[in-house]
Amino acid sequence: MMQNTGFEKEILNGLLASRKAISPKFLYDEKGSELFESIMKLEEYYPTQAETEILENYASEMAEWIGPHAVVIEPGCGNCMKVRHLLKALIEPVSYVGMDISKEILVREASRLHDEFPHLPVFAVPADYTENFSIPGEAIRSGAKKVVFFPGSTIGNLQPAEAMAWLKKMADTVGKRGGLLIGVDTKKDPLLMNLAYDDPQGVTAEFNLNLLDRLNRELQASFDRRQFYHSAFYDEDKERVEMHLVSKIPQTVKVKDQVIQFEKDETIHTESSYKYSPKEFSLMARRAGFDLKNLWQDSRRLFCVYYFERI
Ligand code: AVJ
Repeated sequence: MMQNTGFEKEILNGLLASRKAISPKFLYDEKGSELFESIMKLEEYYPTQAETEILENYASEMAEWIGPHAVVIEPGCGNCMKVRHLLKALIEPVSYVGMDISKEILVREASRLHDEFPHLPVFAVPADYTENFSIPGEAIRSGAKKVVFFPGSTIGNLQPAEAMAWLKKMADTVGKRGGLLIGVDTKKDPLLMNLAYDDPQGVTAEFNLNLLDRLNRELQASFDRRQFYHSAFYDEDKERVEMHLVSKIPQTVKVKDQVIQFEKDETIHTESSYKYSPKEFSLMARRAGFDLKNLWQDSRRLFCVYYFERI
């Protein structure tokens, strides 16, 4: 579980603000992480299919760019599914360091990964990818190249300025000639994006609404999830998909001892998912100190995987 005081503070600050918002990182409790795994299996959720296609087709090219003896660091690894393609292709990787905010899942998945790659030292670091983390000393070998693997367009959750700061931090983490292999969703037909974030089966709605259950459980809140609905749409001006929980009626909800008021149609903004064209993203990474080595796209050109090296 989350360190409770920080969690409580952040949630209450977000709910007491004039425009209510909760960080998307709080969507990933154990249930939320499972629901996100279901989202990744949806027909409508094109990012996973497209990125998987790219990794399946080009992992060996990526491995060539990276070279032998890499320390692979994956912030926000979740079920560590995608890195398997890379680990199979890499030449004598030194170690794998997986990090995730959901500790239960991390520990389970890291040990599964170790079973599949018995010669690979696997390290599990429970951490939020937006916070400072340290790489265990045993995972590093002198002269080994550090490569951060950040698939899934997770970076899209950050505001552009935060994404920039995060990239700079990664440049420091990997050091000179270190690498960054990163998957980023591109801009496309809004209809396709709207469908991906508001699927007809309602899995994404469940993922979003699960946040209310979590607040009820962990912060003794009194949300009635039937009085809220899931909304997700691409905002052309802000160049991001937004996800909200919308209040169906005027209502008050208690969170800890705070009373939170909702007007009808008032929302809690629970996630932003920024989309970048290859040009925009390469430029941003360059400003953070990364030089583009190569990029790969899927056959439908919905998604992009980039390999950068620190200048
Ligand atoms: C995990 C942040 C990349 O923004 O596409 C999926 C999360 N939210 N469906 C995304 C998400 C709703 C996902 N990321």
